[in-house]
Amino acid sequence: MKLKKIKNKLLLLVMGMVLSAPLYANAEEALELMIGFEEEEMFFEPRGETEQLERTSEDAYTGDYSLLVTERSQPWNGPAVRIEEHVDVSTEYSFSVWVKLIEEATVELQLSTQIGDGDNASYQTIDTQSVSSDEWVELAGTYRYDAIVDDFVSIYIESPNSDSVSFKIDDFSMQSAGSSSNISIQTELTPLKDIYEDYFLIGNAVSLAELEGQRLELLRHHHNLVTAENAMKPEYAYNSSREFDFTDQDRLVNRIKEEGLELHGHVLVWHQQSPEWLHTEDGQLLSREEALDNMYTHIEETVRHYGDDVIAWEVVNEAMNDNPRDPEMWRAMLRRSDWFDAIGDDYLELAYLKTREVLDENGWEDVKLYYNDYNDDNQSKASAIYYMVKEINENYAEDNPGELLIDGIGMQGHYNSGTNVDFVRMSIERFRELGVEIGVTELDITTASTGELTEEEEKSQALLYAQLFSLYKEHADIISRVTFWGLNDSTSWRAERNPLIFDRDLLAKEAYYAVANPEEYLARNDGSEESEKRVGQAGYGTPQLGEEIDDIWSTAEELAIDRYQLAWQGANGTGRVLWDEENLYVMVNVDDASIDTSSEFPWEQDSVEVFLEESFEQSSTYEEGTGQYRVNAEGQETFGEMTDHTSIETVVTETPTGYTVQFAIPWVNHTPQEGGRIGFDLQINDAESGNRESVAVWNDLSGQGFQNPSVFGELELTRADDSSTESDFLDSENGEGTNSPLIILAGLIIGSAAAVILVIMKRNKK
Ligand code: 9MR
Repeated sequence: MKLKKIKNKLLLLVMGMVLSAPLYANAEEALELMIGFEEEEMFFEPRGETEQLERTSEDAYTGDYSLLVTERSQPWNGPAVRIEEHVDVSTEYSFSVWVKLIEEATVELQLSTQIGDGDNASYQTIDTQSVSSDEWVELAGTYRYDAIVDDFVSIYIESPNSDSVSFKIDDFSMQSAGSSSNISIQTELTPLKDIYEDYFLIGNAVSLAELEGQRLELLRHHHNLVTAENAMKPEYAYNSSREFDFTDQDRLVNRIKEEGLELHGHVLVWHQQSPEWLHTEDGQLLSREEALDNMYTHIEETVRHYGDDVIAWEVVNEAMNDNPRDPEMWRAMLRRSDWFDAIGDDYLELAYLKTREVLDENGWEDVKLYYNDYNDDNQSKASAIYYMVKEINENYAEDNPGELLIDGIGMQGHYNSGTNVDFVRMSIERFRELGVEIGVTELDITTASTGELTEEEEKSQALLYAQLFSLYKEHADIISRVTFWGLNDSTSWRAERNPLIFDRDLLAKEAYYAVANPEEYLARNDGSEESEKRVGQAGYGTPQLGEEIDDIWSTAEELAIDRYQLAWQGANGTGRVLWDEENLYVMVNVDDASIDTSSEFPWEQDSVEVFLEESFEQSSTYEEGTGQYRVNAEGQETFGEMTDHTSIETVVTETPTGYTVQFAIPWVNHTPQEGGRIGFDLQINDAESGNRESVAVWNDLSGQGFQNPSVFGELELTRADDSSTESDFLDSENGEGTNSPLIILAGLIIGSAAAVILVIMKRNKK
């Protein structure tokens, strides 16, 4: 990545410029940076090797020019601007940039910030929005830099779910809150590491940014263990000449040691964040011998390098498929990664044997070897892992009686508020039978919706944290550590879903108190709150199903399919629903960069599912008129086992970024009426290499919809003339979106004031 520093004097820099109300609520907010692309100098530079940046006069959000971004080849490619010269530590900044796609598609674009350079960099998300070629969309959000590392801070725009989409950006701005925020770490809180001293270690995921200033203060107060969130992954162990280079890692490890924290090693062998050339050359897999040789060299050098600075190594990470159908046949259930394909199904066992050998040779017997994976609450996956560890350890014990090769199982713990703690318990109990220890290695709990955390969401998140910690305490004899995956919400890999126990200001959330005293928290909150059921609307009308998307769909409310049942968030899309006297019509737009329908099981293929309960009885069993209708990305229809009525019409069309599915589902047992209600849900299954990796739904997080209609969301049937246009569709439950004329007027005034100011700024630059 080659980014040159912006020269201050070249920028249109309105340092300290005070903008007057009503544009900003806080009169002290000052514009630091504004880049509108009217001048030749673009200031933004490409992050990757391939993408092209070019000013264009074809389109602009304001003024005459915007910046065109084409030829991207990786999701993280995109335009970046260096801003460290404008950043004061502990000051909050708000960022805004307007974006629009070039091609007809809908894709998520993301505004992110990078702090630090090289292997110790950390990457944080500021905002993510669905963007199309129809209109300019604003990516906006705030970020407070608690630490600057390596004198490097940049802001960039990427597309997390697409490698190649081309887009335009305009009117980037950065403004500070004027005065530094007076945040102090709540050192009066009882340190979690003390509360759990007799139970297990308390860990967190770190980069160098957590080892400075207030972040360090919070880290040290509650934790006694850390995992490098990224720096110790195979990708970062080499320089560009394929030689080992641990310079950046050594700086990190030295700081960790100076602070007296223990270090958990993450990770030696993984299908991600690893150099391709370890197992593949020119697109061809290496031979078993060559790949094994590379794997052994990587393990030997890395394990020797860190020695007993680590207390454990995750030797292999995420080797098991999700939801494996035949857990006992664990070898056949392994993920078809390049490591697997190049070496064979014994690559794991060989990796553990090699690591153990290097440790034994050097007298580092205390370093524990872990197997680490996610969706650990899924009983099929837990069971396949169980059989795998059992067999590998039994083999080892034949020559080494009484000894373990795999000492521990890492349950990552990327959960969500729909996670059922009973399944976590069942997995722990299963692993206990193996005589291994358990590490909770990457704990976080995402909320169902993105953006600001509601009180209800904060409570249900805290409740699950309490249930988990109460469970962990029960099993503390075998649980060695509990590591949170990130210090606070703004720096989490899932920042938009506020998954951690400290908030954006590093202050304790309800979840902290739930973790600190789970029994008391559970006694106060009986756990009876139901997860929030979504309510939406179906518009009235009869769409033509076909290649052309009928205009009438745009009169129906857009339903976001953005709740995730599993740890990964690959699939995404939106749905719209219409009804008439004959049918319920559903259209789902899916963003999916690579279509995979190779599994023999339809739900493990890229596909869309509609769940419908015509009568809205919220029954717990399937009756006549209740159905689960599935269509894969190639148009093949399948149905849930309990669905009787299977005569539906469907059309699937390809789009530049995925596919669209249209359904007409006849009413079976029901006369629909305006104002009527139905039970309803939408699901997108996203497959990768023959396995489902991600499940996105409109409403239900429990995954029980296939047998229990009571978990469906709710749709109201409206008439066309009272269903409004897209922009003011509402959440009918709380009446949001009912724009009063006054609010609209105020919005227009503020909007035009902002536009006028931006145009003036652009003119100033000429
Ligand atoms: O949190 C990590 C994030 O910063 C990286 O971009 C991402 C790349 O895959 O990896 C994240 O950490 C992952 C961990 O290494 C393995 N388990 C899943 C974690 C979340 O993706």
